[in-house]
Amino acid sequence: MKPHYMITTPIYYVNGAPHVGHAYTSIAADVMARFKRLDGYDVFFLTGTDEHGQKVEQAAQNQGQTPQKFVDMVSAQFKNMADRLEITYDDFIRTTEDRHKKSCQALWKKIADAGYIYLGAYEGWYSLRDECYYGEDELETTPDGRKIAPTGAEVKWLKEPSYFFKLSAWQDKLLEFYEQNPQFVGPESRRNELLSFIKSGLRDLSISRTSFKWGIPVPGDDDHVMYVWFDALTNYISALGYPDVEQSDLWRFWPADLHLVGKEIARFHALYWPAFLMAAGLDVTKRIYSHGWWTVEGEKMSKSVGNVIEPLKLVEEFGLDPVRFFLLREVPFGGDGDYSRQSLINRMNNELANDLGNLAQRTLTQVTRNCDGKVPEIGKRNADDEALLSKAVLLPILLREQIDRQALHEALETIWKIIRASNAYIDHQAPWTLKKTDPERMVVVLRVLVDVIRIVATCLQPFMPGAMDKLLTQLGVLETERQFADLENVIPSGRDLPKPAGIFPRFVEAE
Ligand code: ME8
Repeated sequence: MKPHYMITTPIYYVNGAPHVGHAYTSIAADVMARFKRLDGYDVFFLTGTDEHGQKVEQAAQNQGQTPQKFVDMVSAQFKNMADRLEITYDDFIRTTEDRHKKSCQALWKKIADAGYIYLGAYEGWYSLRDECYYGEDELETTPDGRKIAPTGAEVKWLKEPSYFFKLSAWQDKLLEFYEQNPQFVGPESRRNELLSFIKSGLRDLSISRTSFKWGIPVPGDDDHVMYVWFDALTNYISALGYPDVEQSDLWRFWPADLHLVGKEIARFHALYWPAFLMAAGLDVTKRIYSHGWWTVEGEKMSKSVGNVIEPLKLVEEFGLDPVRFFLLREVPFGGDGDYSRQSLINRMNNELANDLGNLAQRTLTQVTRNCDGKVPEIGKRNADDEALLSKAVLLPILLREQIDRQALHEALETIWKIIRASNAYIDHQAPWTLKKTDPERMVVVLRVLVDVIRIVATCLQPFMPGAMDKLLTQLGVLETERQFADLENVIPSGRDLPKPAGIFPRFVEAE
């Protein structure tokens, strides 16, 4: 029996086209999902689209379309993006699907039956853009005296009848849960923020709306639709077949191992969601990790500035693997980052073409020329060889721990240390000179390099699946030999190698 692992991205709002921020979360989650599969896990990787709410209703209206037509169109764009980015999701859930509506209504009933939902009236400062109410003390005042949300969004005073979730009743339970599960929220700074938010006192949460119709009806009260966040968070269990958990083979994946989210929605995932789950008697997700935000050449991405980066355009220009690599290499995961075209090109040329591409190219052309195009014999290794190899074999062990902390940038740096060490090794050993002075030693050196590059390529598969597939093929590694466990066995000497070809071309800016 394989251990299982469930990972999710947020389900994205369909009120606008996908941009590089969405691509970022999906690529990061995909790297982790692929990593776990290579490490022998049975993985369930969920993504999808969040399709209800007033903003969507309005966006559809602005385009003169019915909400359903509109969400069908935009959801398809998100799905297309995921496919073009080679995101290996196991399910793409849409909140307008019947299976999801049924699940939300069942969860609502379960929580209501347990006594945690009541009808009241809500008055407060509401932000349409953020789809939530803010407390008076959270608001900021503009120089011209208007009140705005901490996110900068407009707010207006609203009063409506509303169902409430008794969040206040969960304050102590949540604190206890945080204490008992120190790994529940990452990074640590976000955990501390949330802890102080809980300690400052939790108010009951308004979870229904009467001001619009585009949502899931509250069971037993058709005047109300569910608040989008109640609806949206439930996707994580509706995809697994909730409430028919006995009949669902997928329920074995619950509780999820990781909800990967952007920092602005950590609160919804790390406070409301565990409270809903506990109130329904369900297990709580094991970990919520929130990453930072991308700006573009130092500025916030926005349609009005016209600096929105479209992920598919990037891929068209630079290729998929370099884009995946750049996004995860450029900034420490968890912190904020800035997209700049020049840094992408620099990383492509310095780290992909020079460091890794040249290492592979130099090694493989010599193997072709001087070892008859076959995987070289192992031979008798010296201390230099053992030093490099023993560092390389530790890679999967180090990466495992880093990936479990979502330290994707550390994982890449760990791999790059080996690549740099291998370049130093090849320069120092100079197999091209050994060819004349000590051909036997040359074979040993080339074989060490083949073995080390194989470990590197195996470990880089989650980040750059296409390029590493090519590289592993050039190293003579069969498709059935690419799991981490396969690194236990060496590639047999004498295996025929295909003709080497460059994997990472240099990027030259068009005149
Ligand atoms: O919040 N930098 O959907 P959403 C990095 N439907 N990541 C970014 C980003 C940026 N500039 N912009 C967006 C929602 N993201 C809800 C989620 S989940 C039950 C419901 C990423 O379309 C990041 O992951 O606004 C962020 O959390 C997510 O897209 C927000 O997507």
